[in-house]
Amino acid sequence: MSEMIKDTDDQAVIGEELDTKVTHSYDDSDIQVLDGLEAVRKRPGMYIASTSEKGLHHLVWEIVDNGIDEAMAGYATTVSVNVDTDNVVTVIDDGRGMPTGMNEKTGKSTIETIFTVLHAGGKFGGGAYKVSGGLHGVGASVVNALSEWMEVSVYHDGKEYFIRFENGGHPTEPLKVIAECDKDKHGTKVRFKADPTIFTETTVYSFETLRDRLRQLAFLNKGIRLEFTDERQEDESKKHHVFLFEGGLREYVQYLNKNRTAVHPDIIYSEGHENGIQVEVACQYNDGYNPNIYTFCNNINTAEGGTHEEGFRLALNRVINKYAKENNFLKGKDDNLTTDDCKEGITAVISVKHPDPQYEGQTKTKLGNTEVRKVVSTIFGTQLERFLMENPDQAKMIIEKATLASQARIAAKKAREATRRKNPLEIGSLPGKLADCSSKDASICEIYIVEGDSAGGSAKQGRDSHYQAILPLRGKILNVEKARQTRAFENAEIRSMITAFGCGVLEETDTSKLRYNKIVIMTDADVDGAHIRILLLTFFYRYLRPIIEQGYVYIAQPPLYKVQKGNTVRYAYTEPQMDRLRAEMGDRLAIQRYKGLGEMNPEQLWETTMNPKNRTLIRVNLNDAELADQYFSIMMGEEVEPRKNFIVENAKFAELDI
Ligand code: 0R9
Repeated sequence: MSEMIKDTDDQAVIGEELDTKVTHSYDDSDIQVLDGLEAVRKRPGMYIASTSEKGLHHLVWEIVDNGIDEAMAGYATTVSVNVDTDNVVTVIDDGRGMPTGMNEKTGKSTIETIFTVLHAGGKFGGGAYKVSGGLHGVGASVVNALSEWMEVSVYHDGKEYFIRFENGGHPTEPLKVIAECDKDKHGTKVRFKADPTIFTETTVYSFETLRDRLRQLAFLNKGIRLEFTDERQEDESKKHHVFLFEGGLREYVQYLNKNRTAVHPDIIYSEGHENGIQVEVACQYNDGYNPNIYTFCNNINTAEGGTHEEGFRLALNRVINKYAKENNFLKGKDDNLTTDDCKEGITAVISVKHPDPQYEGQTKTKLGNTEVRKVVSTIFGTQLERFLMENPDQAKMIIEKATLASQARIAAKKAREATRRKNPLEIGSLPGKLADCSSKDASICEIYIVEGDSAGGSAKQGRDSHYQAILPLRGKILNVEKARQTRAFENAEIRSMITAFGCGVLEETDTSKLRYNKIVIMTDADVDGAHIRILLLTFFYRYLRPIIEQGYVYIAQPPLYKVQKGNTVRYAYTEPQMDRLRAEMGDRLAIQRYKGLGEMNPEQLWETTMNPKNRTLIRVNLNDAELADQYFSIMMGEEVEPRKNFIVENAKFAELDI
């Protein structure tokens, strides 16, 4: 758990304080413990990722993880989370109950120690796969330090034990028995209220974030029941949710593919462990072209992949080629199927549990432990081979799918060679349509992707050419959700964007090479504009995902109305804003409703939409890959009904007006 702390020097100091505590009087140790918690409150950023909404939710995950540990150890069946109307969170498990005895070193109850001494959780047990490695796993004491108050209740042997902490971790009294309870009742309950003086942005939890992560945790930990009650919901049907998946990742893949057409009926599933590393993999092919591969280590999404994903890919390639050859799908002279061929249209979830995970990569979400590669490759490879042998009909469908991918790839390559066209990724010169900016300092540069030539023209004239570049696009761009990679790379608009951005594409995307630190989508505020925006976002998501994940993509908000009274001109960007302007400015207003960017002259476009002083940019934030993936498959797919439902359910997200 200590990996969480970024500043290792401070951590060492805290560790020393802990070890010397026995030799001091209780008063001294009191002060040191509180010093520790005070350090957390002073510099919360060192202990949790942020004090924004994300950090707020980490408090919940820390406590939930502790309950899940107890369930994974086989003692608890259920972990439930309740959010009340004041945003007080209650987490309950039905495990053994935390130990209620005294801790020799601190002279306090074990429970008080766990909740007041930094990193005590690690030292006092915790599961072998305790979430760690810098994402969460901050320790219950950190949650306590950042709470206005916290209460812990433990039930066992017919007694209810209780302790309360206030003002960032100060116990009001020692742990004590406050009631008798049923002899059979056992478990731990933790209630807390996040401290609004720390979480200054918000202390309101997101229903969707909590629900979706709890569902995910239930998929990742099969057989564990996760309950979620949100008392803030007025709609009764949204109040209570129970997630329990006996099928684990098998059910996860089913869920992910629910809006897609599967190529074969059964989900390929494998499970096993070697050298203390647990592996679970499930996958199924659908009729799309993009792979959707989600990887986890210790229940944490490893968005940058890593050795578990490499092991999966190795096995997929090896086993599919072997089967294809042995069963005469590939003849001797045929080339092997590439890993990309084998991945086309696959939905896969890979989850490993590792006692000592090492994370790498730009966002520390890439699993680095080299031994994992072979373990995953062996366990998944064996089961995949068995699946293909036992299900020859399904094997045939899979091999045919990969063979089609391979043929398309080879045909495209031949066509390219015939026209002696260079690989689109190697093109050096900038696209002709791009009106580049003069500055080469990416940190200040912006590129506006503008729909249509007329709006493009206004934008070119209106911009500040020192740091604003304009790339006009013609008409609708290709829907990459329904096109193979090779077709995407032949598309002129897509090539323009890739070259203009300069950061490579797909696995090679490197945001440090990005030529603009703001990529701004500027489309009309109408249905067509929204469609183009979704097509662009789909392309970014499938081909340049890090630019979205790392927050480089923005949506410009052009005004809906221009309101004029005498010499005063104001703009309204939303309908409610328009209503307010009407109320403020009185009658005799000249109101112009903009139908498109093209209607604005260059000065107006600059004033309302591009000038950093006045404009509103919405940063696109799709850090939940699973939700984003659902979003794109639904928004871009053939089925109308799920699209409608999704828009209704996720109105906020679907508009991306986050
Ligand atoms: C509601 C959230 N649940 C918890 O925080 C929780 C922690 C916990 C626990 C034990 C049992 N249930 C729990 N729920 C536990 C662990 C061990 C022995 N007895 C009970 C053990 O790991 O050996 N604990 C987690 C850490 C500790 N208890 C302690 F032992 F360090 F205190």
